[in-house]
Amino acid sequence: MILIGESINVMAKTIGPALKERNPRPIQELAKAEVETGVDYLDVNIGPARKAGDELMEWVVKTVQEVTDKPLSLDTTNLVAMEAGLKEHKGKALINSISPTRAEEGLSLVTKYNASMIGLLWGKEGMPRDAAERAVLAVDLIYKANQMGIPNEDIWIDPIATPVSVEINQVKACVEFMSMLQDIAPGCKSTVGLSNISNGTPANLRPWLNRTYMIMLMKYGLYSAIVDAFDSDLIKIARGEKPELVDLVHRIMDGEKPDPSSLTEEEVKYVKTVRVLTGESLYSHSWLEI
Ligand code: THG
Repeated sequence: MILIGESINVMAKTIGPALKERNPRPIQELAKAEVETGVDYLDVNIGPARKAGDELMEWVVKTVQEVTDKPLSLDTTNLVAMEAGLKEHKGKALINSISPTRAEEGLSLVTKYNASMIGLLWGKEGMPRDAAERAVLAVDLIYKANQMGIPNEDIWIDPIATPVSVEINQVKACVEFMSMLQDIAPGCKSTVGLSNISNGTPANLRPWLNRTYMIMLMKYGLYSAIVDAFDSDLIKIARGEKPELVDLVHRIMDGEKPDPSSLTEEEVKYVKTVRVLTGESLYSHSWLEI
């Protein structure tokens, strides 16, 4: 799987001020630390960047690429800033993200800079309600992109992962959509912001949700994910180093009910977490203890 490190984000405690002050040090340190974990891309999220966004994006792309050759996933709603970042970027950039509504301007940047794109399935009325609405949005966006000459291999569809503590049906719909994607659009790639799933959950418990959800999406061919690069177990799973665990989670999804006494403590935690993420058990902060 292709992994995109999530940490260079205007919302993060050290990164927000560093971006504002144009202080390269904390950003470059974090970029190097993320790259050391083995991720393939670094997400660089400067937010809406309404004020001097172009100058900021140009600066941060240059700053990060001074310390790594990894390609960047550039995230801002400010398209002027996006273009400034693409101009500065060395190699093939990933535009994060383009939605079906008012897609044209973003798509023309994909073509102009020969970039790849994350297609975010966010509709006119906001969040799609189920897998079918996600499919409609995906078809619309992919059609528009193809019309502009963008091939499916450059389109990474993001069905939007949502917090487990908010709406379990959305968590399930995202997985269901993933199982449909190759039929809808053969050759399209996929991605998901994995940490979204555990938003609002105590920090020590977040990795269980993030890892388990990744394995569930892997069952349907998840191509890439935006991840917490510092979760070393998550990286190992994505790199194929825990095949028994992946197999266990997939068997639980298929309805198998293993005898808990035959499982390790770690395996029991994954089994409990799959049951929460499939909606079989109700989420609460104490789901691992019950
Ligand atoms: N899809 C796409 N892009 C995305 C998302 C997505 N980009 C943003 C987000 N979702 C993925 N990135 C993050 C980055 C950080 C966190 C979650 C998702 C996060 N950070 C910690 C927190 O807020 O508690 C720590 C922040 C800090 O270091 O201070 O949870 O879905 N295409």
